[in-house]
Amino acid sequence: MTPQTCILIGAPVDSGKRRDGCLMGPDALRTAGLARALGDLGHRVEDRGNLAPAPHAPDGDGPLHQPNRTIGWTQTLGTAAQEALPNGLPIFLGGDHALSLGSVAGAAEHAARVGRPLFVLWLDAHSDYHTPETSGSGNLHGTPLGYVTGRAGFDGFPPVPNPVPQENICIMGLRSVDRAEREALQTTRIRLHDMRDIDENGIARPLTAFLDAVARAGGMLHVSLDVDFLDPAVAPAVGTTVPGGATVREGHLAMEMICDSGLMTSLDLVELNPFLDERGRTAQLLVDLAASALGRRVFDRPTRAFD
Ligand code: B3U
Ligand code: MN
Ligand code: MN
Repeated sequence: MTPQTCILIGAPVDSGKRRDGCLMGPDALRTAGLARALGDLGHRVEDRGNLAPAPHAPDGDGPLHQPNRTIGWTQTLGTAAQEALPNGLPIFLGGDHALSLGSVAGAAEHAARVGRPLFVLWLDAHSDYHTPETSGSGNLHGTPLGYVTGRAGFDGFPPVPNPVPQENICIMGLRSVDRAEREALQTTRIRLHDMRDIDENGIARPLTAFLDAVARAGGMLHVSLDVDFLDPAVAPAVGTTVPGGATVREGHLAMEMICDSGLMTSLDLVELNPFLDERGRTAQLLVDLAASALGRRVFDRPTRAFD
């Protein structure tokens, strides 16, 4: 693939849920060799270090967990995305999935400014479509897709002047969806692919259909990869494991197809909790998947030599 400028943005967000540890994610990804892997593929890599949340009001003990800290992060990361996108491909090193309130909202602002539609590929066991009002857990990592699509109930958060249209979103890997989300999602135009769908049809068919739609529209593509998209047997370092996830092979295939499409303009690597990892294997897998998304191949030519 043509060499890119990959801009690593450390986002040690840990406010999106109650179990601590994702704040170590950016450094675990660096330790696992992310910059070297991308550099070896011919890309220029700029590491902007770890960011901090914008100043925010203190958090109390309400039903929502640390909403003000997440608001601070949303401001910081929205700005960071808008500053990085004109200069390269930002890779947000999470941090829990609450970071995507900012990364996706910032990408949406940038896309509006350059006059292109933004599309979002959400690889996740969960649909993350709650609002602060519908969330039963009070964990804001379950809300980024609700926020960026412009759902009501995000009082106190930065406004979203350019919400992502529902039909521009594709969620893959679903196998844990709360009742309130399920009811809300069923009336949306979001493309939903649960694991049963992937078992029956594979990951390539629905992904091709989505990537084709992005290409037809001349869209920008933000990819948000939650560790729990993958099966916990291969990616144990996440607080919200759900059995029955994507295999290593499905993960790499998805990333290779994204790379071949040439459409990806920003990427989140989220929910890595290094405290729960086994000898760094999950961090390493994320680095390898990011490398596949940015051009790592076994061979440079098709290997089907039988016909
Ligand atoms: N939907 C549940 C569970 C959840 C969402 N995202 C994650 N877990 N990682 C909730 O808490 O909103
Ligand atoms: Mn998620
Ligand atoms: Mn998840």
